[in-house]
Amino acid sequence: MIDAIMQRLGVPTALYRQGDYSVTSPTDGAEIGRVTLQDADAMEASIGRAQQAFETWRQVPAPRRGELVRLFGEQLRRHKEDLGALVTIECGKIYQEGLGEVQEMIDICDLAVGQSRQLFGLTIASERPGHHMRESWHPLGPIGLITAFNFPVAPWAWNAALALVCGNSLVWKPSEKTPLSALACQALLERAMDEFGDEAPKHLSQVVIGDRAAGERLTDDSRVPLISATGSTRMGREVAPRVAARFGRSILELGGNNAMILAPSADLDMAVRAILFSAVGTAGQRCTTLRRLIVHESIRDEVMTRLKRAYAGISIGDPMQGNLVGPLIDAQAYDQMQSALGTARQLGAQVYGGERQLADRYPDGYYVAPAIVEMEGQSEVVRHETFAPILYVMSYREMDDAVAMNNDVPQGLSSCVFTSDVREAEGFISDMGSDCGIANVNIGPSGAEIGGAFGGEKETGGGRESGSDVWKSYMRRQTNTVNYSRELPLAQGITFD
Ligand code: UN1
Repeated sequence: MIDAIMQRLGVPTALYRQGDYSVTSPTDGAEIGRVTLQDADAMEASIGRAQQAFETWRQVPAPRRGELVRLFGEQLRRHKEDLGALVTIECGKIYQEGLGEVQEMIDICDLAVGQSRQLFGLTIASERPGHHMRESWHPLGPIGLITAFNFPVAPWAWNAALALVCGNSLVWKPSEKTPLSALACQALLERAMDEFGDEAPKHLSQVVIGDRAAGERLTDDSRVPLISATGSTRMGREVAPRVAARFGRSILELGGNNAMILAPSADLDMAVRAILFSAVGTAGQRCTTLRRLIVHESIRDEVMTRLKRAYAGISIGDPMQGNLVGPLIDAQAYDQMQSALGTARQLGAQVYGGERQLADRYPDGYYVAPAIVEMEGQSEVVRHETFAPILYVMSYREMDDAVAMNNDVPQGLSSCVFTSDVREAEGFISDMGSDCGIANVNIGPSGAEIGGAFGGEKETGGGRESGSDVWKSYMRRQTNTVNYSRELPLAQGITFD
């Protein structure tokens, strides 16, 4: 199956069959490929090629650059099912979500194509006669992209589509857990480049499946003005200071610890559906996964009853076979989940679910029953992001306290309130409300559209990707002052004769 998919996606067999690093599927632990891990020297060479490609690509007019991204979007449309299936096989998310991830790529390509004709600057009034000021946006350089296993293709595309129309080249270091999906994206982009013609330099986009040293070389190289990294807060803590030490820029999209406040006036049917999707979708392995439910004490019992019923109906199993929850990525993820549940129990929490499933059938696949954990307050275990389907349920009496709980974690990615009270809704998204990069009303915290800026505050890293004016992050801002007079007046009225 993998070979047929990879063939249709245009990945040469040598790239994913002949290496020495084994790639396995979390579905059953079986080997699906063997790739070659590149070292720091290989990364060095890739950055050199990316630098050369940048010199050429930045001269191509932006709307033409958009045409390449349009062709790439067409490739993605054509191969949506194959790429979606590959994502499912390689990272274990269910096929519906694999397709959704590819759709996010298509959507960002559409956005980037439009953006390619809108890399607008400003004209600014000058204080001096016969002068005008302008703000221009110029291509930045080779962009380094680091991505995580849980979204092996979409975050790359959010960055790549915009970075390409902005005139940059790309060096991508994907997670070692999901290299085949990266190779497939690269192959589709190369097809689009072939259709596009000679204007696109050969090494405009490169994938480097690398070891740790290769990643470090990428973050340390001053030829790479921007590193955009998605992953854990731990990873961000290593990347950010290295990039800052050479005055590079970074876009960091790190951990989340996303809450829902559930108010007494909420539509509970809607809320329960939203909880289910956002807490157990992708087996709790989204950075936007719902991890904390802060429910009004007056409806806590009813909500718990409904949640337990909904959780009892979840089908767990092969992510290609119409189940709602697939496997965790690996044994380590399973151990971390069990350890968090153990800590919660020690703290007196009531734990429902969380047990390993299907172990007889898949001894090397780590399926779990999603867990609901009733907690009294936000202990350390709640404040920590465990990348697994654990939903902590806590209650509140006053909305102000609920908002304070929402904010009282180190992470600041996503958040939401379910309420029919307009004061509560508006208050939650006001200056005094949620401190997260994403704050929603009557929608769960996950499943963001690409049109908005995506990312969060505090330990989430502060970066933004995708829509809104995020394209500016991939360009260099330049302020121009032009004197079209015959005088040379100085600013601030200074005389200097
Ligand atoms: C991630 O988990 O790293 O909002 C990204 C969402 C998706 C992206 C998640 N659009 O859940």
